[in-house]
Amino acid sequence: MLKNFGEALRSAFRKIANAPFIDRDLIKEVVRDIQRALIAGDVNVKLVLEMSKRIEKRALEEKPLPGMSNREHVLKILHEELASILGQGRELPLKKQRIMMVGLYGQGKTTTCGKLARFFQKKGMKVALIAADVHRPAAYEQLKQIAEKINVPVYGGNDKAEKVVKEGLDKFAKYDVVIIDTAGRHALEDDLIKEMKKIAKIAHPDEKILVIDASIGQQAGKQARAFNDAIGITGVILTKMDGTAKGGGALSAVAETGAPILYIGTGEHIDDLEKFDAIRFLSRLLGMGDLQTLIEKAEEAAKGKEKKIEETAKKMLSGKFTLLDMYEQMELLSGMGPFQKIADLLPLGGKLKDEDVYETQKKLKKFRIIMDSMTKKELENPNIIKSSHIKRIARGAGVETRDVKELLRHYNMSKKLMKSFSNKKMQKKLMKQFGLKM
Ligand SMILES: Nc1nc2c(ncn2[C@@H]2O[C@H](COP(=O)(O)OP(=O)(O)OP(=O)(O)O)[C@@H](O)[C@H]2O)c(=O)[nH]1
Ligand SMILES: [Mg+2]
Repeated sequence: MLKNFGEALRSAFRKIANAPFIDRDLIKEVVRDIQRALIAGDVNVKLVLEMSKRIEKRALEEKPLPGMSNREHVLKILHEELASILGQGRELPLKKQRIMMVGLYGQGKTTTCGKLARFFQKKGMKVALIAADVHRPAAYEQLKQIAEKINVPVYGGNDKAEKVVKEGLDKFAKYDVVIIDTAGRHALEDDLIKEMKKIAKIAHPDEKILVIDASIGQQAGKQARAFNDAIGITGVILTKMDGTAKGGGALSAVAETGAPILYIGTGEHIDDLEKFDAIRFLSRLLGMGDLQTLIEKAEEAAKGKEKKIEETAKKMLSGKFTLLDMYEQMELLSGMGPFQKIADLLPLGGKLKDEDVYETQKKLKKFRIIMDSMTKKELENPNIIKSSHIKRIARGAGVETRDVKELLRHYNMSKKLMKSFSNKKMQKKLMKQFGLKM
């Protein structure tokens, strides 16, 4: 699934990179692709629809920054919108603070308590833990074992959770960072909410961190909202990102609560905690090494293509028009849908239909073979081709002389067409279609 999600998003990016023109149809198509990918990746449907609306609106209405191509502009918007759902992330400040960990059963709260304790310890801070999960008998023991490994004190007991927390906070009053582990439940039940509220009231935590297993997917949004409504979440830690988890749920969780993702858990070991980085996270979600690289590549590829189109367009307009130019023009016309725009402008007024494109491509193949048996001089100036040449060329290409004649006829027609573009008004219109400046 992760792979498909990534593949789907990647193919959307690729479409933009490869398209000769960025137009309304392409943008709509790409937005649809991304919608599908995100929904398949467990991102909340409402969120996806809102975002795709925004992408479409921005891509169609916003003007690219100076020096930026339309293509770069759209890629940038896509990227920004995807990353904006995730937010910038946030690291916990290195100050004296109380941290309360919440989350459902088995999401990784206790493990993450240890990881955070280790994190602050490495920064030279004095850390202590409070085991406020008084429901599961082994919970205190589990936290103790983790804490022992890193030499951090733990306070726990069999009393009511809020009592344990109060005592623990008194005991650790001089510590820089006190982390409170709380109990989980299968679902967000009333007694859990009540207990959480009581603990929060006593502890006045600076941070209330929701721990979510990355593999729960779509439910992440619902869970996050419920916890947020109950006690107000200041941040999310996404665990088990080392597994096959899609992580798409994170997008929903963040969007539902507005709380940033702080860290991600990438293993069972105490050091397996990473700073959250939206770009890297997206890359992981996309199943590729580095989204940034892809965007850069797309931009490079696009520049190459745009340059080619620009060159061809300029040649077409300059009046110098060789057989090779004609071939290139046909190639562009047949291979690229949005080149329709040129077809629309042609005096013949013809729109290229699918069957036309097919016919053109068939013709192109033949023309290529014929052109391969022409000399450079003949290609540059087909007017010098006499009937004796035609026979030679046909023989060389293994075609009939009428095929060669057809090519020449086609050339002369195109050339005439090109001449009609010497009209300034027409040129302006065409240049505009190419996105070129005069
Ligand atoms: N692979 C992997 N496993 C993790 C990660 N975080 C936690 N786990 C494992 O997930 C399981 C549950 O973790 P706990 O920390 O006990 O979860 P909890 O939320 O405290 O669970 P309860 O207290 O029962 O509600 C344990 O086996 C952990 O080792 C992670 O980032 N990666
Ligand atoms: Mg636990």
